[in-house]
Amino acid sequence: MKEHQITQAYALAKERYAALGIDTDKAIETLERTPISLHCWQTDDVMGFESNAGLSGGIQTTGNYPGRARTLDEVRQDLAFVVSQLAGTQRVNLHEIYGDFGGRKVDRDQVEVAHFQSWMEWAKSMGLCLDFNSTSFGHPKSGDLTLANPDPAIRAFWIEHTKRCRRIADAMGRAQGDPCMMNIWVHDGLKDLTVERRRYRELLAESLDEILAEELPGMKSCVEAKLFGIGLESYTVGSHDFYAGYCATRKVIYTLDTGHYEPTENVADMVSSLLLYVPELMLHVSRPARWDSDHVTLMNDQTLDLFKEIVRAEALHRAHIGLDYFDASINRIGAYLIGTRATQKCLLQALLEPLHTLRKYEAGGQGFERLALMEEMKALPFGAVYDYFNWKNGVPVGEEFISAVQEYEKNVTSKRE
Ligand code: RNT
Ligand code: ZN
Repeated sequence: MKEHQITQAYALAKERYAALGIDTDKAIETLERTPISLHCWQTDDVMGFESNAGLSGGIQTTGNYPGRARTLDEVRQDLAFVVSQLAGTQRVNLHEIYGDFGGRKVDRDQVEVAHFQSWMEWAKSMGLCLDFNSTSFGHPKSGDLTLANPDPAIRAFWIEHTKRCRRIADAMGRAQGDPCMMNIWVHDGLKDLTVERRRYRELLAESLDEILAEELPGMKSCVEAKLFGIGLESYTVGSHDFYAGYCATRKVIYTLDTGHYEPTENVADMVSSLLLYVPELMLHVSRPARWDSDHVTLMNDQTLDLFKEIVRAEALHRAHIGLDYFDASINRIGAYLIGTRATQKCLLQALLEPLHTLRKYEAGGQGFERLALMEEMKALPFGAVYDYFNWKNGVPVGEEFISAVQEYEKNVTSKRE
């Protein structure tokens, strides 16, 4: 796009929004400084560098588009390219299985800060902060139950793993001078009926209490609820109710993954309820297609509503935004850019909402006026604001990123294998 097209369109959009009392420059500023954490696992279909055990735990990638990252260097190279194409602030979200194990077998109960030293150095050189995840899946001891396993030896193994991960996250947070968000998602559940629902949940709560007991000021712990996993359809230990209660009573951060609820459930509606009782939210912005399929995030009604609710709840400072999807059927680098840009577009539209006027209408019982303004906002030129945000930050504007990804594919990812 030509410079004058971008700047002229922005000038007009700015005036249009200003007429509604909205400051587009301010919205851009907020968008620029709100971090979006990029999940490293879209680079390589959640394989990691620990073993060839493959995915388990009820999550799945489908597709075999060429160019998957095969080494740590390739993961970093891909993430660096993605970041170079994006305006605003990004973080990088690692799973434990992406440690720098130097080709050695390091079991999950042996992992140490040293295995993430090179990641910390890389992140520092890139000016990025890291987030972290313990990894319960893809291991001989994963089975159906980890932190909720009635076998004390297996449970102890995963408790040790998760404790170690918290210390790694703490080291990352201290190194970067900004808390590392560590997410705990365990796949624990059962394929078929159980008469021990209560028992596993008691065990999970006990394990988590033990894990979270250690004070680690460099990191923040988050726990992720889920509806079900593939092969674990009948029962999920860490359900929404379990974690809503857990987080409310323990004052722990709740991870809201948009793929983890009944398909007709309104995830956006959960934001204000949860935030009354839990300290903060971690978001895994995803796109479920019929199930928790982890399709690439899009600017759809679900994502838009989620960000509008966060802004309406004045909770942007209490919501940590992260992406979580893994599509192996299309260009993986392109998948990052589509999903991050979609998330930015949703946040931007939420920031451009004429909340003051809408609230005034609502208070005055003016239902027609509220609905009419909400509807009209959909046709306002937010795209011109988004283009300007990208142009101002020297990254591709509009569809320009398609050719940037094609170029990277030609020079880098197509040469793999
Ligand atoms: C699984 C959870 C979890 C994972 C990652 C890989 O359903 O969403 O967050 O996607 O930990
Ligand atoms: Zn998730």
